[in-house]
Amino acid sequence: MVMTRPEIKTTVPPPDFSRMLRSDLWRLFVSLGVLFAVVMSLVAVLDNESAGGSTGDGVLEVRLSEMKIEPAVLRAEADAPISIKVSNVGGAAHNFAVTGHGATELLSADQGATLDLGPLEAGTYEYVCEISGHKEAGMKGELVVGGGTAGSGNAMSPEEMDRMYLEGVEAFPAKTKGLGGQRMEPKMDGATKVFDLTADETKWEVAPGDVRSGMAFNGQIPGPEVRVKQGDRVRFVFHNSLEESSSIHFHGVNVPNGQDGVAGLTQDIVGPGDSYTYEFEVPNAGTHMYHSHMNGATQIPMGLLGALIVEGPDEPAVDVDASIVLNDGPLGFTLNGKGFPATQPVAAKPGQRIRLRYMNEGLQGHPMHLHGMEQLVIAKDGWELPQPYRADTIWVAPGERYDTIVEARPGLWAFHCHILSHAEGPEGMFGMVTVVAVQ
Ligand SMILES: [Cu+2]
Repeated sequence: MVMTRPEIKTTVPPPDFSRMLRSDLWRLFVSLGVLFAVVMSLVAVLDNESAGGSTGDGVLEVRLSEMKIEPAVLRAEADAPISIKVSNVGGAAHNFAVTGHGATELLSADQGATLDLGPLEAGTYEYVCEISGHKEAGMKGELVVGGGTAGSGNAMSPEEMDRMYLEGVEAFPAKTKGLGGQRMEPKMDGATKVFDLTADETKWEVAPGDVRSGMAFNGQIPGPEVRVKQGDRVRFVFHNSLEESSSIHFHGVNVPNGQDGVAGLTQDIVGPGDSYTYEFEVPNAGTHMYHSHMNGATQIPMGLLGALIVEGPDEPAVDVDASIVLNDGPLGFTLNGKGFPATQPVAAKPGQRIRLRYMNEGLQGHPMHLHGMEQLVIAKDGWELPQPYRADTIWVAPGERYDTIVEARPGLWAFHCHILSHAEGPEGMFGMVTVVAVQ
């Protein structure tokens, strides 16, 4: 069977979101929004009655995660001792510092600490995570000392919450600068498919107005999607325009050892300004990835990754073939390099078969949940499953890939990570949320 993927993205007309927003999506999200607002105002009431932002004895609480500190504003009395209870609820290490007045040690995931500041004069103090890049990525807030009522700094009225929630939904799918994962056509050198990949620092608009520092292959996050056939001879010419060294690993491809991309182990380091060429025959089909293999916990979350899809001789026939690259870190929680409402919908017509290819390049697992339709899981890490199984939530651990087939049912189906702090907050949906639009 032959896959029909290459034509799909262009032959399925983009969904008419203005009409959808006036009808189904609007009703769906308004009802969800009202429910969410009710739940969150209950939470706010309970929270104020227990801990809240300030307990009256000067103990404040903050939560650290990628890439924010909640609440964004803390209030405390002037000239009274201030203690801040810090919990790292994220998946990466962070610390908490009130600039110039004290800091916790580095807290790994699920660790906590209490920062005792003593009394402070009335005024506004900045707090941040001191790990390089984390403040810029959003991990900052304000401690307001004095000036009247102490209380939870981020309390919003239910009306404000509804308004912010709906603003996000109405903006979807929001236009942002830059589109990652665009299919890259090879240059041919005889029978060899040649792909040029240049790594460079970039500014990347993750969501409308949210421009962050990233690292990109060919200016795209994720890098260009490379699609070849099993048995093809391929050459990747890597140019390193970063200010640090790097290399490229072809994750999931059973390459000859010398082409495995691990600096110091199988090749020389590729320094700033240097180039390196990889060449091999692709022995195994499947949904694979290419990514940096130096300073990986920084370079990959910042964007040095891409889909590497190898088509076998006997692929299932599908109408839509969509790569879903998951990532987390300095760019926030992203699907194909964007956070809601700038994520792109997966569009199909009723009855069509959609192939979803999940690739997790992040530092955390993401259980991707599709509303309304089961997914037939046909492959793990590019290997065909002897016994496909059905599921609606696909847990994708870092480095894993899953391929699933969905029979499209009419409707606008929410599709999101079900670690809900990766997808929704008091200000509405963000991050790993999109829609499978079947109409
Ligand atoms: Cu997640």
